[in-house]
Amino acid sequence: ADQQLGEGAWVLREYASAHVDPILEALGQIRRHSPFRHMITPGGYTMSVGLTCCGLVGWTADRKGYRYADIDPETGQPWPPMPDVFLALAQAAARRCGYDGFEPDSCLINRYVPGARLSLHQDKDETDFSAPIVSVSLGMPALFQFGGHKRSDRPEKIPLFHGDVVVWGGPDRLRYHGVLPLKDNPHPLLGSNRINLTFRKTR
Ligand code: MD3
Ligand code: FE
Repeated sequence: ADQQLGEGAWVLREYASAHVDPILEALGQIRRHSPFRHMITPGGYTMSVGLTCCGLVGWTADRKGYRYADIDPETGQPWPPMPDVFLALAQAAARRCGYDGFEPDSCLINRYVPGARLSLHQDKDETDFSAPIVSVSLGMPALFQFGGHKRSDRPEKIPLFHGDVVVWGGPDRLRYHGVLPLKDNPHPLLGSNRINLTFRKTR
């Protein structure tokens, strides 16, 4: 059953389950072209989460800041295209939650190993906050932190499992959120990894 997290946010449990094989197949192609890497934040920290992207633009971080760029700085080439199976799933999930006409131009792909985490942050490097963000969780479970509009608002903890899809938009689009350090609960298909896809309209 769908679980409403906020006015504009829903968890669709196992919504991606039937599509996992083609998603992982497409992910294999993407990572051969643009491998996972650990970005360095402007503050000088190396992120524990490995990241790659597909679509017209990809998110990058370096000592100069965070931005979306049409060239992968690691390869000097465009990011791999967004696979049809990714786009179709993201659009169907958005539509189910009332966000018709979602046209993501980027998919960020995060890889977590045990101990990896994502500290509380807002996603605000996009120029169009009227579009939702759609996220797909694969592999090991994670405890997601769903916060408020201030960093100091105490976040709610929400477990996310293999196949779960989350849609965030409207009044929930700029909420603080994060992922607690991952425990090692190996997954039958993905072993000691968690993969998260986030679909965004960046411009
Ligand atoms: C709530 N990723 O890549 S996805 C990120 O599981 C990111 O890898 C997490 O946060 C992950 O930026 C969480 C869920 C998510 C994504 C965007 C949001 C939740 C959100 C934007 C606003 C509010
Ligand atoms: Fe985020």
